[in-house]
Amino acid sequence: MKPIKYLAAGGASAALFGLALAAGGAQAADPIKIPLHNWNSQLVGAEIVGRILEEGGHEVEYVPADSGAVYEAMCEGDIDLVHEVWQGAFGVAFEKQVSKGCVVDAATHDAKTREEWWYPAYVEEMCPGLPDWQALNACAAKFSTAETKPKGRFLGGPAEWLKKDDERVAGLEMNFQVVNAGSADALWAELAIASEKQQPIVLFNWTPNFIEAVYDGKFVEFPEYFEGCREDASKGINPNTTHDCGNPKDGYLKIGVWEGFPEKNPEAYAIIQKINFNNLDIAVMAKLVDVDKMEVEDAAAKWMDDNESKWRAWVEGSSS
Ligand code: TMO
Repeated sequence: MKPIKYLAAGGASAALFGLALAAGGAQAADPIKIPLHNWNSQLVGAEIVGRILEEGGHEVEYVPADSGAVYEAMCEGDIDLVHEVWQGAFGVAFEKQVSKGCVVDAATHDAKTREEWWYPAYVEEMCPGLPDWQALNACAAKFSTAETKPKGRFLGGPAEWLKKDDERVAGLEMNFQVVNAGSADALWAELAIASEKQQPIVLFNWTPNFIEAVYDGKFVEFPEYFEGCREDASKGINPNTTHDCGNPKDGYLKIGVWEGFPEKNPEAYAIIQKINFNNLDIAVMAKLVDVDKMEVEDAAAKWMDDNESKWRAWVEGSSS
């Protein structure tokens, strides 16, 4: 899975590059590397972005990649683009590479995102005062498990989503212990079981997602997110800690590319800058797999069929 660096081209690959240019015209010699992560809208969207780039005459390659570490990989040129940069999860990691200059903030989708602690509606009767976080905290014991008692359990997502829930719990001095699920499916499986038995549960969720089409529920309201909350201890309601705030409520969803990409493949970059998913697009991509149980490729093909004029406009105007 360790890709070869483009810029480390020795004599042999430089010669191959020359041949490819001679034979194939302006095409770049190597495929555009798109990462595959561990939630379904991303997997379907990666396939869609790949197919759109192929429609524009470009070659793509899918690379399974850790979603937290991918920004460093992109900084090194090992990955060309990330099409679902969620502010709540990856904003800090992404912006760090952007300010270094090795990752480019290429586009912002219309989709507005929120990633936060969440509970199914019936939990509201168990903890008066929800969705306020202090009401949740006051009733933490109801969420305790053998593993976490006397503290309540917060079921977080996989650690690679960089949610910093431990820091949040410490920052707000909460009576909760974070247990990270191994996968998105593990989150949804626990939610299904708890809902069936009407048992207290508070877990990580996000929007746009398929969940809102299937479950009634709410995000916990933490102290409002503000710039610097995750970096500056002196700011926020607790003067001694970082992370004493919730995640952004109108978070961005961005596309980032490796800094060398626009120059290396300007035609593909022009397409990438036009790609723009809205909330419904992302929710549908998740739903086709999570609810309708389609294969990722079939879900991507269905979205492309249903949205042809939209994506054709993104490819249009870039000659190939
Ligand atoms: C990055 N995610 C959408 C799983 O929160």
